[in-house]
Amino acid sequence: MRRAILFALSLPLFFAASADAASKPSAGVTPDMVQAGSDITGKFTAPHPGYDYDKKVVMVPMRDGVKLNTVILIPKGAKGLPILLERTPYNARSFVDDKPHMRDAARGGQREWVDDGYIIVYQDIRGKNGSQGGFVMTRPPMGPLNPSKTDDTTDAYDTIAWLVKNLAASNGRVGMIGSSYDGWAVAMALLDPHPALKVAVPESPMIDGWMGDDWFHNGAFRQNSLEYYLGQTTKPGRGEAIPRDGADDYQNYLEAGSAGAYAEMYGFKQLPWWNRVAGHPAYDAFWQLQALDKLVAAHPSNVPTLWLQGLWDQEDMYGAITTWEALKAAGHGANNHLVMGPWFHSQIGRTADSLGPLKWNGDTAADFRKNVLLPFFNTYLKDRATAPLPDAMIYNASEKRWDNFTDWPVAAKQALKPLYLSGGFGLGFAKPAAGEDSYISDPAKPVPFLAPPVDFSDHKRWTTWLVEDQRAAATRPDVLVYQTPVLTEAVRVQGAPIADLLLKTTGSDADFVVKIIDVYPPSYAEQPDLAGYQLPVSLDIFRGRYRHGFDKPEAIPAGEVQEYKFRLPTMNYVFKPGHRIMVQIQSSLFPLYDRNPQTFVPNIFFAKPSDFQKATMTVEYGVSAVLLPVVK
Ligand code: PG9
Repeated sequence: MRRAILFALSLPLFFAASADAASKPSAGVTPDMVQAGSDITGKFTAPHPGYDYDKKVVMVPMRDGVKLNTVILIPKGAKGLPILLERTPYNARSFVDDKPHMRDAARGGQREWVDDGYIIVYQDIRGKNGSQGGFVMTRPPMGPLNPSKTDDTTDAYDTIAWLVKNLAASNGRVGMIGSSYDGWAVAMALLDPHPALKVAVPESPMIDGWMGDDWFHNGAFRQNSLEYYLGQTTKPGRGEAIPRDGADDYQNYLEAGSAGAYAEMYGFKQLPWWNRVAGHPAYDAFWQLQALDKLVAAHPSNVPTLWLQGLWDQEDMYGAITTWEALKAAGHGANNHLVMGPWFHSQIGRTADSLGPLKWNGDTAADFRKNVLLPFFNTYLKDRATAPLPDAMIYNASEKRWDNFTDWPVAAKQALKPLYLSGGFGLGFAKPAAGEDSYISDPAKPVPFLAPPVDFSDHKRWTTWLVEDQRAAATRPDVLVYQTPVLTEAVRVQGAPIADLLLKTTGSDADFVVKIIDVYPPSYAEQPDLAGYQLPVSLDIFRGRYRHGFDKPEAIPAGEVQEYKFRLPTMNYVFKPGHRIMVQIQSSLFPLYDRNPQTFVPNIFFAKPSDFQKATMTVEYGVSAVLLPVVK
């Protein structure tokens, strides 16, 4: 019916227009009926009548004239509000949804700030997305690695100076927040903060890409980084993706050989950042001079700062706690706090009522944002009195509650307690008789970090791999499994364990992975799907060539016992009666970590197929142990 009317109405016009319209005006045609040019205006300004905020997009000038794309959300009619600033390589524009209410428009994890009354600012870092200038991956501070006159410290400084001068609605005070790369940008701002920066929260900041954050762990390369390099360094916006051949990344990386062969098959030689990484496989000056934990501790700020990360943070497990520890050791514990939640990477900005099969009491991220993070900002940005934060707040995942510590780590004042590997694949605190266990590590069949098929872009599996049931690994002949008897008393662990392994290999290089696991009882009425579950609580990898120093790669003398001693991720955990403690040892965690060829070569990135050799690893039990920070 409606269509018929429209058709009838349009008929006379159609005939009028087609009847020699160009030459003489037809009867009844007035100029406003004539269609010339384009109906696309290109100049439309949306009035946004129902919007409760104004959005401005400004190119903010830096000291060298480069302008940075900055998206500013200001509640309508605001006066005297503080500013929440996040600097990012991930496209500031995409952080804002076009919604009438600012609480829906801003990032989900910042709704609490919007509700409390804040100006929200997102800025593209130099060279990314809408900003001018060149992008340098986690650009080192000005100095030997950065001869220019700017870095992300000066860019944050200049941005804050501009914001407090130009935003009439602000109270002149700024807080910085952001996770991961954005957390790195917060840490960079702290090296020489603008006086208006009053509070900061680096969330899972990338602090040392070689030692234990995104790129390597203790020298073993994380191959998923390659996808990131391509995505970030081929375009100012979202870059290319690796055009993988197969759907299973276990096979894709295995067939390529080395990480270098894989990268260069996909054209990475064209990427300056890849060439720098590939040219510096050891912890040389390139990595040492940009290790932000050391730099921050050497240039401590007075800005109250909360260093935050997840206990199962699959990307940046190292940076927050290490920087906080360095600051505390340098006497700056008073204005620096540590928070470790039961979270995967960046889960603080999302819903966190569970992690894989583990369920918490309520949404631990939203509750934390509302009850701790926002009040922390308000203390310094709105002069609202709040209870002072403890030294450290660390979630206790076994008892499902937050523990507050006045002086973390508790166990630092006590000796670490060796939990010895013993004969018959036992594990115990009493020193056992010595002996040996062996396994064959075959680079042709590396131990998967997740049951294949592995797809690095599968967000759900990637964000929960650190809580993956380790029973599949335990059945492999190349994984040694030691466990305590069923516990009759609780074992409370608070601090960072140390793996202390004495081992020999028939090869001349090797990796060692150590996992501390909570073995659930074989039947578990509280949550039947956890019956018998082998939950990793703390695990990491160590590249054997660095046993005498991360800057000193050395071949391993075949057949000689060597000590491999390395720190594992921090725990605040109780192994309960009825559970067992388990330690698993293996020599690969693939394809997350590149394979060690087990033959010493100068640069593992470019190991040749013939370098990859089977080796027999022999563990000396009775002396090898995991040193546990056990507290009473
Ligand atoms: N973990 C990511 C990253 C940080 C810094 C450098 C490279 C990658 C991130 O989530 O931003």
